[in-house]
Amino acid sequence: MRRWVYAIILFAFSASVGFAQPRAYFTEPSLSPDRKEIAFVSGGDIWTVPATGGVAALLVSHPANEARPLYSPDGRYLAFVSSRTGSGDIYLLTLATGDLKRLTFDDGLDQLDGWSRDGRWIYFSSTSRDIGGLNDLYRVSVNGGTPMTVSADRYTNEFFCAPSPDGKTLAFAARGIASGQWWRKGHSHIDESEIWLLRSFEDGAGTYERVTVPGGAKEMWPMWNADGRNLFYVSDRIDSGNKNGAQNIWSATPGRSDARRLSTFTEGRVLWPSISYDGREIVFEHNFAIWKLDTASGKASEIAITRRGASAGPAVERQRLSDQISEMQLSPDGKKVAFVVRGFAHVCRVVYESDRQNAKKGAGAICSSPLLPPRRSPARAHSAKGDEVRSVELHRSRL
Ligand SMILES: [Ca+2]
Ligand SMILES: [Ca+2]
Repeated sequence: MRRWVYAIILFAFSASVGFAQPRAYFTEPSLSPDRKEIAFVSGGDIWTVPATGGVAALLVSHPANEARPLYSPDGRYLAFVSSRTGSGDIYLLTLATGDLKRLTFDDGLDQLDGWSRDGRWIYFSSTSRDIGGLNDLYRVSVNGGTPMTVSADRYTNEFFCAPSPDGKTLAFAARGIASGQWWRKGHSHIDESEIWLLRSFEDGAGTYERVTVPGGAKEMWPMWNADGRNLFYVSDRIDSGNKNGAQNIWSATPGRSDARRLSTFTEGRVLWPSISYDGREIVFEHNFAIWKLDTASGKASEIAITRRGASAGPAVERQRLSDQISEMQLSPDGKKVAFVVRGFAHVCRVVYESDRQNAKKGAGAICSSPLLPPRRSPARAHSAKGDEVRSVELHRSRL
């Protein structure tokens, strides 16, 4: 017997809405050149807040993921990374006008690392040319154009770089895979990384010099002091006052054995630090909040922040795909239907007209979608018994 049937399908990739009040996550802060304002990331968007804390305002809101906002040395621009065009490209926002310019175009993640002190160059790490997700170091002009390779040692991870105040030396993290596994609390041997310098790279005659002792720690995010003599960085190296190997801010002078821990955390992580251009303060994420450290005293304190504004993402996107089914086949027993949407094959249970009527009467729940009105589709499929699918109602939700 030939039966008219309807297939009603619901895809639900979205996370369920919880009732617990989530705690806002603040990360990737940087200080404006006058140290009066902090730009940071929350909910995948960029916010600004007075450096003393308080109410944060939304600056860049987009459904894509925005990350690592860094002020230009003159305070006129904010560079950041956005996934709106792929895995992560660098964008330049003119703060006075809101003009936005895309600076990098690679398929891989272009991780923004810092500005040259003259404001002409933006330095970044990228996985676009090395193998296996390892990074090389590049810089691109703020006016755009082709990025220039600064350091590209094959099979070596080079990441999180910082140009010195005089622009002649580049500090960076090397080895290990912490560029992608920076989130790990504690470290494994494959996470361990070292701080290195690349001197005199402008004329192509660069020489490499290691700053930190190799092994035993994950050391990254080098930051130059204003005089260009010593470096600050994050390390989870164990010492007598930090036997758990908690991440802290450290200081070291290239060429000397004077590495020392500045902050006094005994637990938690220190992530995405950024130093003010005058070298006096470092802001960073610690335990999902924004903290500030005075580089002279080593004292660190949390900055209280409240957000005011509606973030653009992540958001649930609902799509009706009923008219995009390119192929469809009913199973021989008529209980399942296979179909192709946007190049992906799917198999779903068929809901018959009689089931739909029973569901409306409350005789039994079939699925979460039987009360949705069916929509005719040009596609047709028949089972071995002669059943025919007349319409498919296809919904998809995703984050
Ligand atoms: Ca966003
Ligand atoms: Ca490399």
